Amino acid sequence: MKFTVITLFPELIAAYTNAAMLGRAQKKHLISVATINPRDFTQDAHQTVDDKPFGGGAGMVMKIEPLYRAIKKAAPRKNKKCRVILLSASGRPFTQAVAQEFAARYTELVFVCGRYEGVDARVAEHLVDEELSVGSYVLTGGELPALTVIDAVARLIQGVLGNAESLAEESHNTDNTGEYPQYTRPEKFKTWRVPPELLSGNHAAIAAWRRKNLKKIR
Ligand code: 21W
Repeated sequence: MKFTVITLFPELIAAYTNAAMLGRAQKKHLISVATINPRDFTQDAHQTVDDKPFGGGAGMVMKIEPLYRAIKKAAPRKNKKCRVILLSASGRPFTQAVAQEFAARYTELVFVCGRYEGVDARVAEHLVDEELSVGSYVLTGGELPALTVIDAVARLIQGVLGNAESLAEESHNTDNTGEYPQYTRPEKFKTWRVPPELLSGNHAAIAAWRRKNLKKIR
């Protein structure tokens, strides 16, 4: 899977994706993460990427031209296997089902990240396939949402998870949306003990305890 992130702050994307699981997945060529800075696609001396909103109001709006050129660079023509996504607080809610759909259907995801008060609305209307939100709260830009989507999709790709059992275990608990409490050594910390069922070595008892204590992800 190739991820391309169009952002004014490429260092935010690199800091996360070059470390840990995603860093290892890139070294193994299971995924790639590229960034494109719309500032590099300006044509004026001041490298202007934003301007005042028509009609007035607070803050600045990201201009369409640098984003148009950046998106054309990332996704030059229509391609069934490539999805162009605008991260937007008013977009479709991102869920595990959306992550699964992306991992199954596409070989390339292009993310457009807004900053300032937003992005010229013609970008959403004409230049992207869809708008996605990661939740009902207000952030300062689309970079953390893009990283959230990349993280959730990348770990569904064969070979990315360190432990091959992790994905299988998650999917046989029906819909990828539950988890049970987990413990590791020591068995006793201060007065706090690990549930004895988990120490019993009785696999049926362990499975029963885990079923009873399943916490659904809301
Ligand atoms: C959020 C910028 C809200 C601007 C009209 C006039 C991407 C995000 C974002 C951001 C506004 C996501 C306005 C959950 C998020 C994102 C930055 C509102 C005010 N509109 N998912 N004035 N939450 N956030 N603009 O914030 O870009 S996905």
